[in-house]
Amino acid sequence: MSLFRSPHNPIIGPKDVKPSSKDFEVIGVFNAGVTRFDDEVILLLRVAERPISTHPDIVLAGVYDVALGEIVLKEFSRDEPENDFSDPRLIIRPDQTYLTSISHLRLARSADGINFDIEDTPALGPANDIESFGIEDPRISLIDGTYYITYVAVCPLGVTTCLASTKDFKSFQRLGVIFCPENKDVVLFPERINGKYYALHRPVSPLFKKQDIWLAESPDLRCWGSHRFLCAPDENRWDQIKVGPSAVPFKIEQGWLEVYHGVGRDNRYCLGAVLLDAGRPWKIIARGEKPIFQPQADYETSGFFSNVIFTCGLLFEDDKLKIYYGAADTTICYAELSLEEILDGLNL
Ligand code: BMA
Repeated sequence: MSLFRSPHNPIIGPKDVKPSSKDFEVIGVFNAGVTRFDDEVILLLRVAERPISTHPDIVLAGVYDVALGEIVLKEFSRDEPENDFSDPRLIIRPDQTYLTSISHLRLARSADGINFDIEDTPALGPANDIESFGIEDPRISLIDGTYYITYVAVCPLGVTTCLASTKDFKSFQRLGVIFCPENKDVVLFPERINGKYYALHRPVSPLFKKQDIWLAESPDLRCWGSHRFLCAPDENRWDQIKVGPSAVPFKIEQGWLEVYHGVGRDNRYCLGAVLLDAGRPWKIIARGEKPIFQPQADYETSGFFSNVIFTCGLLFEDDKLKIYYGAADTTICYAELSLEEILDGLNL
């Protein structure tokens, strides 16, 4: 598959983003929601911040405290055997898991799609109990003139998905939790199908070790039901361990094209393509056997969490997929893929 990576990659890195307070450093800017608004490309960046620790043996976690209305710091000693730091994203304790960074969403705008002006303060940050460990991985769907944003909210109750909306990217309305724990990677179809709204989502079954893609429908974008299983990791291919929706699906002549992410046994995050029926999105028309995009460049193979290509959004323009993606959970990069080659990979 011929792929164009921007020579300017990474187009946004942690140094380009102002921390939200002097107590934090930005360690990652990645997994951005994408749309066009007022002739500009809008990115809603996931900004991951770490509290600055003054002692090398102490790891700090930021937790939003609702009563105080601010992020408070919790200390974890590297010497304490009960603290497991083996995953750089987590502090695992017998009683509770914490995150090593806390994320918020930040707006960036660009006329050319490559050079972005990044706002100095968060557009949306943790603001309630459900969001106390941060908010992550936004996806933007333009539906009937309103921009709907699904985002992951993390707290001690688990990982949920919330909904927000905006018409101007200045003021945002929070519409609450739409999928309860554990469920993330929710993408809304940008139009109603036979009068109903549809979403792809990724529930988790710890008992059966399942992380599959499901489809749900809704009369109003808030109440989701009629859940249907769509597709699972595939033992014999590249996405053996887990799959999840990634970009907002977009319509082509042959149906809905969904760029999803899959994780293999080697723990690499790659992107794949699946084509869904236009009027019956629970029907898979084709699923590519190979990934359409995998980590190869230095900035993809090494970083905070290495070997990750993860997208929350793309622009489908001029028969090209203009993909904004998180590389190694550290930076935002840009690549282009041709629709024709993706369809070839789907044997269409
Ligand atoms: C997934 C998501 C993404 C992240 C990826 C790799 O589960 O949480 O936010 O980019 O893991 O760490």
